[in-house]
Amino acid sequence: MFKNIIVTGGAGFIGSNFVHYVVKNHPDVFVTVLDKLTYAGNKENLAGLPSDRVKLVVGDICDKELVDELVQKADAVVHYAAESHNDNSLLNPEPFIQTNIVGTSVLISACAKYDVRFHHISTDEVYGDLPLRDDLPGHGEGPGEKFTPDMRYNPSSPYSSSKASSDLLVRAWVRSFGLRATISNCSNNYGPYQHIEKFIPRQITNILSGIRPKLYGTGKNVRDWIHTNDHSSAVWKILTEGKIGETYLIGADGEKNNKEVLELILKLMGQPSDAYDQVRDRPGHDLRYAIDSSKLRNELGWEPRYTNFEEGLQSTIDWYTNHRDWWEAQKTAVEAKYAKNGQ
Ligand code: NAD
Ligand code: TDX
Repeated sequence: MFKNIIVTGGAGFIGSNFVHYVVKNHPDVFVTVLDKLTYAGNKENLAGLPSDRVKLVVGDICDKELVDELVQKADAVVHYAAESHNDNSLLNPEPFIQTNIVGTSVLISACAKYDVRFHHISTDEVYGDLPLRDDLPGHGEGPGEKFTPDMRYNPSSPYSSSKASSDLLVRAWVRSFGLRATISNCSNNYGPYQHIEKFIPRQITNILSGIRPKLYGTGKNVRDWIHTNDHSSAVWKILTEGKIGETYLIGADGEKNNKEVLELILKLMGQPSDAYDQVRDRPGHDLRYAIDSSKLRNELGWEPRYTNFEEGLQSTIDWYTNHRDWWEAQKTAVEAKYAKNGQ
């Protein structure tokens, strides 16, 4: 169906996992990765992939000429490129506005011009946050107690509001310019190649480096974890079978609070359950995310496969243990930045 796809942000965490997924499962597809290789991008994430299947173009999604040249030769664009870390957005929102909003507008304008299929990768954070289950009459299972596609957007941080803005641009381009686009909003991903600034890899690499893990506040905040391989299969499903103009939520029923996740990491790595520090909480810290993915499951027949969190976490710990050369050089600088911020 699609022979030539562009994956923006394909040298980052989720984008590179998607490129590996496509190379493995869809032998007729050639992938052009468009990635600026910011601090979060790493060409090593694509190492070993055959050059007759994948080409890396180092460039900016805000570069109109480059985007125009690449898009006219493609049949689809899957758009992962973004500034993706909430804590960074609180320190400096500017790159978030530029890449997430302006960059998306450049891509969709080119896709509309050449009638190229567009899939926009977004986040559940556009919906804001939910109360903790214990504070809800249906304990999180009642109507409106999880995110659904038609819920009101209510983002909290510069990151999530820039993603919400980009979603709205895509919707407007579908309606006004006939852009053939779909949107997906996924919950928190984990797995290999995730930057060590993020919660799970930060704690694993802290333990591997002899540093005590750092929990924000009391750790009661809940995230809905999904293995990145399940995100990839869902995106492929939506790209090839999704209905134009529709939004699909991707999630695997993986709600856990941060304290539970950290205690499981400590257990799997042979540490005492209280061997961590509680540090300054994130300002505006979203309380709970939870995805109702029934539209994707019922309409497109998608199911997650990596649903055993403990197993997925163990293989992620093994990956970071066996790939010290991938992260070790950055560790001191990442921790120094957090320390400066009291975290
Ligand atoms: P990441 O930060 O690991 O990777 C982002 C990639 O985009 C990097 O390779 C970076 O070099 C590239 N990039 C940044 N600015 C660019 C620009 N101007 N031009 C070209 N490339 C640029 O991010 P991630 O965690 O893999 O997230 C990927 C996407 O998935 C984002 O759109 C994010 O909003 C979304 N998302 C992430 C999660 C999660 O749990 N991490 C959950 C839901 C949705
Ligand atoms: O050291 C830490 N200690 C800690 O307690 C860090 C880095 C985080 N946390 C907490 C904050 C969050 O409640 O862990 C939770 C997860 O934090 P992050 O990994 O920063 O993810 P989050 O802010 O939830 O956002 C992620 O999921 C949605 C991605 O970074 C986003 O790109 C995605 O849209």
